[in-house]
Amino acid sequence: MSLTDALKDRARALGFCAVGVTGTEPFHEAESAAATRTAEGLLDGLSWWNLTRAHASADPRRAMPDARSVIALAYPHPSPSPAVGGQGGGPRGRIAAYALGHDYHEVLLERMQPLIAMLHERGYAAKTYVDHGWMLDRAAAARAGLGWLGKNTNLLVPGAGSYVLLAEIVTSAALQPDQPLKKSCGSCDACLRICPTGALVGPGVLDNRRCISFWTIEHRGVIPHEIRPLIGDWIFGCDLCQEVCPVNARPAAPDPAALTAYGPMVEPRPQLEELLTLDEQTFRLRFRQSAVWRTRRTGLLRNACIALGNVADRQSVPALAGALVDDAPLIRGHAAWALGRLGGPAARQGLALALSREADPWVRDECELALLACGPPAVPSAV
Ligand code: B12
Ligand code: SF4
Ligand code: SF4
Repeated sequence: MSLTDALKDRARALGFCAVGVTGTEPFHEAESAAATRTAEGLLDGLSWWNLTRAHASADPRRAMPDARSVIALAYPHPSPSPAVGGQGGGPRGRIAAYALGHDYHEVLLERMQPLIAMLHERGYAAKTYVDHGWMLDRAAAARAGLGWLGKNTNLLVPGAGSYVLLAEIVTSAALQPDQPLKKSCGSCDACLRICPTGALVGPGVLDNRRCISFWTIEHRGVIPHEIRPLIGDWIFGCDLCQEVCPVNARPAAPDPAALTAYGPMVEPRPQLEELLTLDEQTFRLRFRQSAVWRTRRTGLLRNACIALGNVADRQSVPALAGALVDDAPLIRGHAAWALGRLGGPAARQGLALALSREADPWVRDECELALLACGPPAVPSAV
């Protein structure tokens, strides 16, 4: 058996649902797409992204000049939770499916180790990439024939859909390359139509500054007023443009053995009011091992406030009023906004009390705006 076939067999046995090989020439088309979009500001807001990185990520030989092959790998992640569900305990938020288990960076890296060992045993160099490396993961996967790039920008794997995470091994071994698939989305445009923020500004073109995934995961500060109502009940990431995708409608169920690598699952639809009670320690205990850790406590509670504002159940007023005394101004300000969305005398009272003691100028502004949103106080009627 050739080394290429042996590596592919081993990868499948390790739980990877697709594996392919491509050469190490630069991904010219993807490089130009990434550079153009960066220049147009479509990737603005990602502090770690820039034009240099866009170009460098398109060159598999950048970190290994003698590299001969790229092994592209796709690993399944848990399926999304139903949009509704989880009974009792007040309103619930939604966490994107890819983040429901143990942090995928570690899971995939661990699963790739036997493949690295196979290459090392034969004297070849090997370098791994999972998501945060300087590599265009989707371009590598598409050229290695794992799937095609959908209009929602995700890689769609025949039989598995887009609920996969991507990784690569760049190696000095000269392996047998695969060909890209000749498949496309055809006339479907369901993802473009479902996106609540209009982030998919064209087929395969995403404006990061409108994507719920960006705002709820990557963005550290205040979420703009015009974006907040569009976020719905998402508190970490967003799967809408994948849930609607017909390619995901009937994928083969992910290999249960592969999913065990994610360990215990994070609650996919957590109670929002309960999230507001998390302190640093309880947040750490609950999310340290998962991708949700990326938002830190302040980000997750900010997102929970927005989701509560969008669900707009007045039963949540006490929980949100409690968040008005949180140590983090970011949480206090978004809790104020949410109370403005709920309205009513109790919300108004909580906001007025907060305003009487609040020192942070931005939080004060949010409280004042929220009081306006609550409308004028009820005037007691004369008897
Ligand atoms: C930055 C980033 C983000 C940003 C911006 C995403 C974006 N579309 O650019 C934000 C924070 C918004 C984000 C969100 C998500 N991300 Co992200 N993200 C990345 C990251 C780090 C870089 C992506 C990048 O280079 N963008 C620049 C653009 C230009 O390149 P691209 O995304 O590869 O886009 C390709 C297509 O646009 C295509 N293309 C170009 N022109 C055209 C034209 C047509 C007609 C078509 C069909 C395609 C097409 O070519 C481009 C180059 O390959 C990658 C990891 C990595 N190192 O690659 C993960 C990655 C893309 N993300 C991933 C995931 C899982 C997500 C989310 C699903 C998470 C979630 N559930 O919330 C969402 C999906 C949102 C969406 N619809 O894309 C996975 C995708 C897996 C897959 N099946 O494709 C990756 C590969 C991480 C990984 N290693 O698994 N992400
Ligand atoms: S992840 Fe959500 S917000 Fe982002 S493009 Fe898809 S549907 Fe739109
Ligand atoms: S929803 Fe339709 S257009 Fe969008 S990625 Fe899936 S198949 Fe392609």
